[in-house]
Amino acid sequence: MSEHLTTCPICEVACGLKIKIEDGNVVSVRGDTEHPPTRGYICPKGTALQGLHHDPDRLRAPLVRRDGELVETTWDGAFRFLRERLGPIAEGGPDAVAWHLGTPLAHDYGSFVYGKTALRLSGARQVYTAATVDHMPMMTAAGLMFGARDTASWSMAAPDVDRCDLLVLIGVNPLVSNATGISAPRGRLKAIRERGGRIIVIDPVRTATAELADQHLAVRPGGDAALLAAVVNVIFAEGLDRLNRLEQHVAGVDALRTAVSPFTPEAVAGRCGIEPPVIRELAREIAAAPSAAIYGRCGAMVQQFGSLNIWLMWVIAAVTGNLDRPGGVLFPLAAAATHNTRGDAAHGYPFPTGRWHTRVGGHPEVLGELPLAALADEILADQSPIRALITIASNGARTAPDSARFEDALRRVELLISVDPYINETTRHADIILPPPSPLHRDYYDLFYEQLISHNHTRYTEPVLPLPDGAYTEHQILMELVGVLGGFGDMDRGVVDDIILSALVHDVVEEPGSVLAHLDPQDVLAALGSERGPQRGLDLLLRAGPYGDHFGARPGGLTLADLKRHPHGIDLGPLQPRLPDNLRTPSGRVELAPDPLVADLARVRDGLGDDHELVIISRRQTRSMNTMLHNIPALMRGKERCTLLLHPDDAAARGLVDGARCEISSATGTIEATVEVSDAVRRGVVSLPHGWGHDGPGLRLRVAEKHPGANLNAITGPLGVDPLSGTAAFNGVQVDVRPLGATAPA
Ligand SMILES: Nc1nc2c(c(=O)[nH]1)N[C@H]1C(S)=C(S)[C@@H](COP(=O)(O)OP(=O)(O)OC[C@H]3O[C@@H](n4cnc5c(=O)[nH]c(N)nc54)[C@H](O)[C@@H]3O)O[C@H]1N2
Ligand SMILES: Nc1nc2c(c(=O)[nH]1)N[C@H]1C(S)=C(S)[C@@H](COP(=O)(O)OP(=O)(O)OC[C@H]3O[C@@H](n4cnc5c(=O)[nH]c(N)nc54)[C@H](O)[C@@H]3O)O[C@H]1N2
Ligand code: SF4
Ligand SMILES: [Mo]
Repeated sequence: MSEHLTTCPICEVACGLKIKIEDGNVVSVRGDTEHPPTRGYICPKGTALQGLHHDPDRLRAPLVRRDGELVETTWDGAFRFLRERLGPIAEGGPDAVAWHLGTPLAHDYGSFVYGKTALRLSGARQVYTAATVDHMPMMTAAGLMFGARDTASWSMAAPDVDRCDLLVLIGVNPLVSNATGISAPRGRLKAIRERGGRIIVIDPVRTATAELADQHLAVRPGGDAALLAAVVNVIFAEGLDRLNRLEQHVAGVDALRTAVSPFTPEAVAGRCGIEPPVIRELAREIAAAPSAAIYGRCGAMVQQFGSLNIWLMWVIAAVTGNLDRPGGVLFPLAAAATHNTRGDAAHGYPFPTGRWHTRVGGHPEVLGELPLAALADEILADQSPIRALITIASNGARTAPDSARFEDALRRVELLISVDPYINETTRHADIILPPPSPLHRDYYDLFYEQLISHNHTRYTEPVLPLPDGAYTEHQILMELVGVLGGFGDMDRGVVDDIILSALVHDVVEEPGSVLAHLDPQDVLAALGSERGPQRGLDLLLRAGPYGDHFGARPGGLTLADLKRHPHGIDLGPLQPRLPDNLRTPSGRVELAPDPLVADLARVRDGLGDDHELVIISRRQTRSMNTMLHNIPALMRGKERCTLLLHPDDAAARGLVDGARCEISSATGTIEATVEVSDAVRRGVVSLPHGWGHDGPGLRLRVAEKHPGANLNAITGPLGVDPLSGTAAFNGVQVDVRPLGATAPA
């Protein structure tokens, strides 16, 4: 028996885990009590690593389509297929190949470092990722307010959960999702109340988190922007604004005051469903609190006004003196060099957007990405230039809006390549599936989460198990794809690795203001060693980062070798004020009223009269992870989970009772689900989890197929996208709910 430290790759929290192995089998998965940020915490999804690793449905060899069937092949055969089929298509230019990159990839540091660089070098323009069904509104608002160069810029303020006196949560349910920054949520939220603080939850549903809070504001879906604009309005109208030390670092206060002036509590109350006195009280309480952290996640983002919500949330923090101060919201200082620690402090670039557009709908690229919600239309358009689609770690057939159309596009595209360990709703349409090894076979560094966490720390863990004979790592698969796309023929893929690393080194050394400016890129390359694979890229970013050794210029500074000597990770201390060092806006200031956001407020004003009878929203569940964990038997015991929450009055009006089957229709489609009558959900709102709908032919998910659930995204799509970020507006779609078999309204 041996015991290994690793990092959970399942959600953003990246908990430290201890895994026991006997005869090559996982016998237990537990929390690592010495991992600084998560201190032994583990949730049911983390324990599922055992089931994932041993899942008989997980693919161990590549599959290719022959005579309509997916059949096993060798890696050599698979790579030959790629050269023969993808090679010629790639010669068709930057729009011939599209990418859909999914959530688990965020945990693979190699893909982040090398993948991003490869996409940039190749001039790829058809890039679609989970960001535009998730956090792109935060990237957009952050980019416009604090500066950004690409999607990995990460200048995002995190809530200081452990020191705040007031915590305001908007559309986030950490007790279930542990959403960013709030790992081990119950204890940390209770601690706020124990130190005399308060928690306010803004959510159409009285969630588990709302139950634990002091106050629950049951906002109408999509009403947050109106509500938050009114909060800012009240703060100015009542003279509660105080910028304190931010005064010298912000721009746009007057423009902001003017922009929110129409949004009085009385003007917005109908749209947001919150009474004017309650809105005034909320504004006063945030302004009066000794410190207040305010934080929004999916409920605030995957809706029509995502970018506005995140902007207004940070605006409220700024004008109440809570931006960049302990107990408020602060900018993490992660160990790996990223945009907000590189280059010249307080000097930056215009927000990158609109350099190219989708052909259908003319959606602008944002930070190098196009909206996932637009991908199906792009593929299905007449004379679409897209001939191949590469999906890596994504299941768009269930996670993108209007999934029927998305699956049509998967069927229609000339060549579909999937890098994925399962045959699921997306990959069943693939021409070739390249399975990465189980996460226990790879080393781990959380480049992503360390940029967002509410306490600075850094950690690297070695693989738990050696790579099985003949298997390829995610990185090697990526290098193979890049080799074919780059026209490198039969050239050793190690050379491709060298070429990407070299580009990365030049980038870091030669950018203005580089801490490595005094060095020759060749010397930096030599110092990184000759062992190929993603570790050299990680070492570069750590050594050029804010704690790094700068390749000798800062003796004793961090290197990867150093980090490896601390397998529980290194505690880098609580978040500290960083303004203005982290700013990368052209003005060198926090932009409180960026033009695009101010202009977009017109949509909120125009929609103040919106009053649909019934709208649908989504929710997360403790034992699901998007579409991923429904094939793990240990997580699937107990009663049916994919239920439609419906308020008792709405149920009675439709003749529906608890446990009844119903039909739910929107402008995009109709699905069936089981009703769960509950007064936890606001009248006029129904809630269904996303990530289900494991049905139709060709799946290899033997457990999940027995519990298919309803596919929420078959009926999302009519609301389009949040225009500034291109993020899908899943929540707030107008629906009709009726007993199964009842006649649909005309
Ligand atoms: N157990 C579990 N944990 C997860 C995941 C999972 O699938 N399962 N997924 C992970 C991922 S990828 C992410 S991005 C995070 C997301 O984590 P969260 O953001 O916490 O997830 P959700 O439950 O989707 O949304 C939060 C809340 O938004 C509310 N909401 C819906 N519409 C609106 C609205 O218009 N306004 C407001 N104010 N609220 C609204 C919903 O009722 C819900 O309670 O969780 C991560 N953690
Ligand atoms: N209606 C509605 N829709 C939503 C949301 C919502 O709140 N409401 N939330 C959105 C959000 S926040 C997110 S993040 C997205 C998630 O969208 P996706 O990223 O598309 O969804 P996942 O279910 O996480 O799919 C992950 C895929 O990666 C594969 N995989 C797992 N591990 C690995 C690995 O190590 N390597 C590789 N190559 N593949 C792997 C899995 O088999 C699966 O096919 O869904 C979005 N969709
Ligand atoms: S909260 Fe659960 S799924 Fe997320 S990292 Fe921790 S153990 Fe893994
Ligand atoms: Mo997500």
